[in-house]
Amino acid sequence: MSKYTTEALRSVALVGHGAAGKTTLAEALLLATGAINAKGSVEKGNTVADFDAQEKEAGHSLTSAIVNFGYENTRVHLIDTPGYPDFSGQAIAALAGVDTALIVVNAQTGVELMTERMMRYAAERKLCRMIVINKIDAENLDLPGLVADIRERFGKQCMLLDLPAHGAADVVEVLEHDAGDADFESVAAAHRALIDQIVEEDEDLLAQYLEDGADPTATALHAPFEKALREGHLIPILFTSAKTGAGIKELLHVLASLAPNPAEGNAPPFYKGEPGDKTEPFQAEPDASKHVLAHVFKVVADPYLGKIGIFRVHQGTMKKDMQLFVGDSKRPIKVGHLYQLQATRLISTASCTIRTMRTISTSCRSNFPSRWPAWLSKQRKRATNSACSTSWPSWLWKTRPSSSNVTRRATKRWSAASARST
Ligand SMILES: Nc1nc2c(ncn2[C@@H]2O[C@H](COP(=O)(O)OP(=O)(O)O)[C@@H](O)[C@H]2O)c(=O)[nH]1
Ligand SMILES: [Mg+2]
Repeated sequence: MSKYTTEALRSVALVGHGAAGKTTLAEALLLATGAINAKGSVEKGNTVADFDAQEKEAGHSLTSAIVNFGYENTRVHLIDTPGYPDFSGQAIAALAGVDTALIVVNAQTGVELMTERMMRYAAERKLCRMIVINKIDAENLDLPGLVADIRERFGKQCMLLDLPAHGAADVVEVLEHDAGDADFESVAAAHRALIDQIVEEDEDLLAQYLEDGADPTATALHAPFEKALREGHLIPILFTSAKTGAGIKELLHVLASLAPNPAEGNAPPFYKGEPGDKTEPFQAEPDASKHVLAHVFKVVADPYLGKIGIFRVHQGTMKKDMQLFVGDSKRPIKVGHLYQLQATRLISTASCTIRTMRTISTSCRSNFPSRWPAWLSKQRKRATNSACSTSWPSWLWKTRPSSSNVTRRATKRWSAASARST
């Protein structure tokens, strides 16, 4: 049984254009939390996330990699995704497994094709978004210009949550600090603008703030901050250097204290019914005692274990030896092995509860959905076509609920909202 409660879980995807530094950032986060002892590099081909031989040879990510680490009593499940448009199907599929998208922007090259696309896909998926400007250690940067460009393209709700300081050697956080040195902008002004934006989410808090003029406490700000994130009224901007480590601790603190937990994030937009037929919206309930609904967002073929489904639980608790059904199929899939995934390392686990990411290998391989290769190849094609690029492979696994009329309802095919357009 997981020792983490739902409130202590964070699920995050690193998305954005290729070479923005996502894989190196994942490495820096793993190092800073003690999940690894030494930092690998993309150049040496020894990062945790780019484990595949082809990725090492190409020098960039080709598939998404799932890692996890603990920080400030939370467990963060992180998906590092490939950034080049040819492989964007993997990045789009990963969005179905998370509550927060960290859109990583290269400070040297600014907003690029996949920055814009992933900002849009994450918004369509109603994910909480944060922008991470990486490579702040590089020379000849125009960071104020980049922030202005981001605001012009994505709106004034893109607000500074920290600022580079001491020649980009570190960063100063502006939610908890109202004074300090920064390389550009004023910490006081950024702090005031951020507080003003957050308190607007809560009428009582706003009235109290206007009356006594004092900053609300961090506890009072938490709920309106989450609401602003959820509703897209706030897209925090953070700065990092995955190379020097500047801003990494601050990013970790933001993930632990401000990124939504599964109950705080927007519920995934599921629909009941066959794609193309009449469908009705359906909301999974984050209740560990209900029957299982899990969404497979990635399938890999392992030479030893066979097909492995990587899924996120949206309802109920998945346990080893449980029987699951895909769509309205009559034949169940037996949960042969249940693992927690650390890139390539599979750590055996007995159960997993709401909205955690886990891996399953079935004991009966032939029962796995046979259409998965078709889905994946279709998805690659779509990824280059913006008109239908919001589609991603989506199966919901479920256990049968106990009452028979609920069973009838539950045996209808469940599809993610995006799949309706297929
Ligand atoms: N100067 C500098 N280089 C970085 C930083 N982060 C990543 N890089 C380099 O940028 C290149 C692309 O990094 P990678 O992590 O593969 O980017 P990804 O495609 O977004 O995963 C590699 O050569 C990294 O060493 C950084 O913070 N500063
Ligand atoms: Mg990468």
